[in-house]
Amino acid sequence: MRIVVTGGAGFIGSNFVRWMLDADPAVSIVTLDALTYAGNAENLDGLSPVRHQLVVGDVTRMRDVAGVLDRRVDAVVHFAAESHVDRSISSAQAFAATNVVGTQVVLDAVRQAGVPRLVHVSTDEVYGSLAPGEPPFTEAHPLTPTSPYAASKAGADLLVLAAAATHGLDAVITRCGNNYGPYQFPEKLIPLFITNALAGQPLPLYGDGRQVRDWIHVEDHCRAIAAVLQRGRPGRVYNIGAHGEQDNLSVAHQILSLLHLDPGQIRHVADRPAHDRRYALDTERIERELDWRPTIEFGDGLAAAVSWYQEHRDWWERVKSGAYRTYYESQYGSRLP
Ligand code: NAD
Ligand code: TDX
Repeated sequence: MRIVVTGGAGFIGSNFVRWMLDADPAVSIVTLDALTYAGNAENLDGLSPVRHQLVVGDVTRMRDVAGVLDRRVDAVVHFAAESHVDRSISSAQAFAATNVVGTQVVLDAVRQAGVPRLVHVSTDEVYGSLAPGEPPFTEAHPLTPTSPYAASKAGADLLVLAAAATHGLDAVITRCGNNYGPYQFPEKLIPLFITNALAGQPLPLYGDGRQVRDWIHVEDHCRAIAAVLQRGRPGRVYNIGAHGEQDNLSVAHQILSLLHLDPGQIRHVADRPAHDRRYALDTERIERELDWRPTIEFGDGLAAAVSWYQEHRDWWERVKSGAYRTYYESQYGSRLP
């Protein structure tokens, strides 16, 4: 099976590429990635060049996407996106370009090349925010996003559903909760807090810290995407979650406790504008239709993640210092779009 993975040099994409190559010896993968600030070629180091190839290209450019697609490609898994809510609040244009226009370019290119299947990787944030005690989001929940990031992902989802309805494109959408695990860019809550804790810096907690996220280990997400890729029904949306609801304050305390550090490192800072209070996912559909279940409890997954960042200090210090960019500018500079 030949798969094209967009955004495969980022956090979830690189975990998916590694997981898929390990899980199935018959799979080969081409990663298409623009190597933005969030893309790190080092995340894909050590993979067999026979089974994996990194192509530097931008999903908003038809020639870049069409260049990696032909009739031998069995599927496209579309991760490429601007993914950080705070950046979308500072400046939203790149989110509209990559997440909305880029997704339409991928849809058109997949259709033109006759690729049999597209998996579009989306997020629970498209549903908006839940109040405490409200039932979890089902796939039928209306799309009421609040951040520019979430709005751009909702726009992309609607374009995917429109292509499936209008052109009969075989496309499936996944909507997952907050991921954590190895190779996550340390701008997101868990890797930021672990690496700040390890560096003796404050953990900046927004507002009262009582916002709830439905956490899932990235490996469980990768297994779910593989199940959707192989068995998902065309035109269908699948929620992916691990019943891992935790508030941010509790996550901060658990990280510091795993590292035997003082809770005094937590610093309450100004809240994020329009900060969604709670996400939670109903995952009955994927469990019933595709027989997928999460396997990693939050406490175990968090302990494993803390160990990974302790053991890979070199990786995150290079990311935080910006040294990883020097590496890929020398490796890929002339090929960057
Ligand atoms: P990430 O920011 O770590 O990685 C994004 C990748 O996309 C990077 O490698 C980047 O270089 C690449 N990219 C960005 N713009 C591009 C462009 N124009 N052309 C080609 N490549 C481009 O993101 P992530 O956390 O790995 O998220 C991956 C996907 O999963 C996104 O679509 C995101 O919306 C979705 N998602 C993320 C989470 C989460 O908790 N991180 C949860 C649910 C869904
Ligand atoms: O410094 C921080 N302090 C803090 O309190 C940061 C970075 C975050 N937070 C809070 C905000 C959220 O309530 O922690 C929670 C998690 O924040 P993020 O890691 O920024 O994630 P979130 O805003 O929930 O969005 C994420 O989940 C779904 C991803 O970034 C998205 O890509 C994904 O779609």
